[in-house]
This record gives sequence, C-alpha cells and structure tokens, in this order.
Amino acid sequence: MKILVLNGPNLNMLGTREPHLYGDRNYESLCNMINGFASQKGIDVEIYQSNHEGCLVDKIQQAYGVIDGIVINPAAYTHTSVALLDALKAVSIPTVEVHISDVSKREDFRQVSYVRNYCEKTIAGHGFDGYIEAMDYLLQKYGG
Ligand code: CA2
Repeated sequence: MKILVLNGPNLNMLGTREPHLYGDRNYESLCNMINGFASQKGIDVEIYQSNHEGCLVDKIQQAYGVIDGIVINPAAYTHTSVALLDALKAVSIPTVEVHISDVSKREDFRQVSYVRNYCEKTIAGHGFDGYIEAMDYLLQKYGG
C-alpha cells in the first residue's frame, strides 16, 4: 500500500523551539521514524512538507488514483484552510489527521479543524508516535 504523509508550515523547524509542545527531536528524526515503520511493515511511503497552502493542495490532488491513504498534519492550516478540506474531499482518499501536541488543551483558535470534517480519525497529543498510529490505522483498514 502507498501512504502519503503531509506536513504543513513550520514543522520543518521541529526541535528548534517549544520542546514542551513538540519535543526535542528534529524533522529529520520524524522522517526517519516514519520511514523505519514503513519499511518494517512493507508500506510504500512518501513524506512531503510545505510552508505553502497551495503546494499542499497540489500534493493532495496528485495523490488521486495513486495513493491509498493520507496522514496529514496541516499545522496552522488545520485551523484556517477550507482549501485543504476541499482537496481531501475531491480526491476521496482515506485520511487521518495528526497533531503532535494536544490541541484540545491549547488556545481557542486551535479548537477548530477544517480537515477534521473529512478525516476518518484524529490523533493529537501523542507526539511523533501519532504518525505511526495513523499509518497503522490505515494499514489495518486495508487488512495489513
Ligand atoms: O501539534 C501539532 O502538530 C500542530 O499541528 C503544530 C502546529 C500548530 O499550529 C497546530 O496548532 C498544532 C505548529 C507547528 C509549528 O512547529 C514548530 C516547530 C518548531 C518551533 C515552533 C513551532
């Protein structure tokens, strides 16, 4: 199976600041963890990060017909982007929303998630492990 892992703005800066929220490991370490799990389970994974909303929309559209499942941490676009929600609806690929921090315990403006309206599941506050849980959910869904 093919899984696309999408990460939104500033996640490439992991490990530089706010370790109480996002931990002290960097983005490369997150990618290594995702790739390690994928190779262990025989999953074909692509990881993509962008600071630009339209680039993330483009990547979702390109997944149409070729990707079996999406794991998405839209970062700040979680709370603002109808465009990402519409793109996910357009391609109709099973999707899991992931947040490293527990957004439910943070500011009011983080309580809204547009993509959640489409996603099958949301995992928040489990740190980097949330990505593994999301991939595992998609794997189970396809009988893996
Ligand atoms: O908890 C998450 O995964 C978030 O999606 C992270 C976003 C935030 O806007 C969401 O509300 C929750 C922020 C990612 C920014 O990452 C940073 C990395 C290094 C230093 C500061 C922020």
